[in-house]
Amino acid sequence: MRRIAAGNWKMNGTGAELGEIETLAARNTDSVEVVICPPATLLSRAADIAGPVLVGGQDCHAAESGAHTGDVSATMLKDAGASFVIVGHSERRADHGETDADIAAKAQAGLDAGLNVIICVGETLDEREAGRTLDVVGTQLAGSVPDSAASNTVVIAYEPVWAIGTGKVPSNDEIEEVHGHIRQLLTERFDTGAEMALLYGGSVKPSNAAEIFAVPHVNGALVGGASLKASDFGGIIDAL
Ligand code: G2H
Repeated sequence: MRRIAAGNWKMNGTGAELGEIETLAARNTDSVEVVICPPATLLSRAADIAGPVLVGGQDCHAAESGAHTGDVSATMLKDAGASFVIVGHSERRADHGETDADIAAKAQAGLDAGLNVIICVGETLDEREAGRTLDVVGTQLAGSVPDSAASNTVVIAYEPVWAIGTGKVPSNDEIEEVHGHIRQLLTERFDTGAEMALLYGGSVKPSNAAEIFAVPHVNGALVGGASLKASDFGGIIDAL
């Protein structure tokens, strides 16, 4: 089973922060895949200094090229040195109105470009309180994971929207329930679904990472705020 610690820098970081990646690059990453997804502006420079750390984009357009001002294609990410791309993060779904179909197309573009694709799913607080978590996550999974997905190229990240950047983390039982459901759906649909890596995301920190990684079907983390400093992210990598 793959084990992955992926850092999502979101819209944070300029050249001054590249030193954090240099620090991570000095680590031994033999037993886990360590990925940093900086802003697109830093991707190429990050890839040059990342050593064994992999770099990724935070989004890509579904098309390979064309008249899409401000967008970046998966092919461009690959060309800049990326080996991963995140698609369907809840901030993209909310800020840019991305649908499951949009996300499936972006994921397919990432796969076509030869990237590993991290596809994010997760419920809002309203959806959880209405008892709809498993339905919502199941629908997102069905719609945003392309049929061509396989365990060596696609990673699923479960990120409850209410846990993102809030310091609130679901209980281990809540994480296990959703990850178990995702595992079941993936196993039913894909030949390699039982081996597809499942990441938990949402307020993961060095202090709670070991507990989260002990939950069944949690194969790593997608980390936002705590990936910005190599010291914090290193603590999470060590817990994995
Ligand atoms: C969830 C996560 C990274 P944070 O968005 O994808 O962010 O760890 O800051 O909650």
